[in-house]
Amino acid sequence: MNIHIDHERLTSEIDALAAFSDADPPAVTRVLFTPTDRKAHAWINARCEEAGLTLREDAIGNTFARWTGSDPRSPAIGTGSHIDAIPNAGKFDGVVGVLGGLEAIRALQRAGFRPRHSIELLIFSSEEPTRFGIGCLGSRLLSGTLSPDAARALTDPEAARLEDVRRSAGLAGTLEEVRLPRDYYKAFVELHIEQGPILEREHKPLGVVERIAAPASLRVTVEGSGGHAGGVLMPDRRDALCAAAELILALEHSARSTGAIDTVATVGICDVFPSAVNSIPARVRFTVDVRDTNLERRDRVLQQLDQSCREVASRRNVSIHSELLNADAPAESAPAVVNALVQACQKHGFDFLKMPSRAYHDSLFMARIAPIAMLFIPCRNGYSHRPDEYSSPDAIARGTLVLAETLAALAT
Ligand code: HGY
Ligand code: MN
Ligand code: MN
Repeated sequence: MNIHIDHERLTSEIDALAAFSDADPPAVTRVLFTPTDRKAHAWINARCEEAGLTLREDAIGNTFARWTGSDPRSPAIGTGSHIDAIPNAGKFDGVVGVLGGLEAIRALQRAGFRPRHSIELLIFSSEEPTRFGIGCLGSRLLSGTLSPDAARALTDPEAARLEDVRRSAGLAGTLEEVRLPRDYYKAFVELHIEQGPILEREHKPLGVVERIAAPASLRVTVEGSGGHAGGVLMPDRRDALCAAAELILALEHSARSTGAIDTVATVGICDVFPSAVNSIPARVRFTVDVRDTNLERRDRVLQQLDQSCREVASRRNVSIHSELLNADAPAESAPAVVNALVQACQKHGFDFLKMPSRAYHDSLFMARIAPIAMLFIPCRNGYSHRPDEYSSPDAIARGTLVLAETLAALAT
């Protein structure tokens, strides 16, 4: 079978999708359930219908575009990713897996392939934590990792409830209907940009992901007492920002001291109240994101943060409250799916590197209900979650070709 990837069309579709954004180009911002996000989904649904795929959207906004196989009752082969984008992001994160997955299906159709197992493209809802504070909301509900009740308790920064927001975005049904049975997919494969510099540094055109790191995130609130920046003398202060600064540096030190390069910790949001140049910070809220391919090492960093909170609270006479938002286990790729990817690379003489994913992805949760693996393509300087995120048309076409070969092998 001679599979040809139409990389002009794929590149132009990536550019067309990037136009659905609430930021000025080249930045892309596409937050869950905003009108822009819904228009982007409608645009992709139209592309899937053009390819003759059968569409279904579930109650949380996951979209399933199915190419029905000759044995429609057998477990399907899933592929796909997400199209929501954090503020001021790039145009490739997630999108390569969705539009590359669609082009892989179209290329197989053009090559005359007929799947036995149905092939299903998924566009997951809310892979990014931007709106409701937890990533992979769609795949967590699909896999039963998050309960419908826990999801219904979520609110966005404007205190809008998930139920109200999803319904006003036009989603019917109940969250109880989202969960899929364990034998729904025979395998799930996700194509994604690496979001790191390893492939480029090692001069490898493809990465076959063997495990996905374990993510955890928290929200920490430090309450001190405010006051006048001139009138309150240093010994009398309970400065919430100085306390938070100690915690943030302790967290960095802890992540750097595990002896493993795979331990990472990030404070990406830090809100200061009242945030006035001449007023002592009374309250600080910051987020913590800790990951590691090894669960024990990750949890040790969380325990050390907990200890630092207690120590700083008593020494500085401030109150510190931390709320755990998620603490997920890592995921191992299934050897059979890894082998299918390796054979597809070898069939085309493409070099590849077996590697971990330090970013999390919907595959982390799909691994709870199906054998998974991921295929990475390089992105320039490893940049991602920023407007200058870039992966070349060649790299995208190569990843899409290997994905198409893998889907065909798994769907036979
Ligand atoms: O944060 C992550 O790892 C993913 O890009 N949402
Ligand atoms: Mn992302
Ligand atoms: Mn992503």
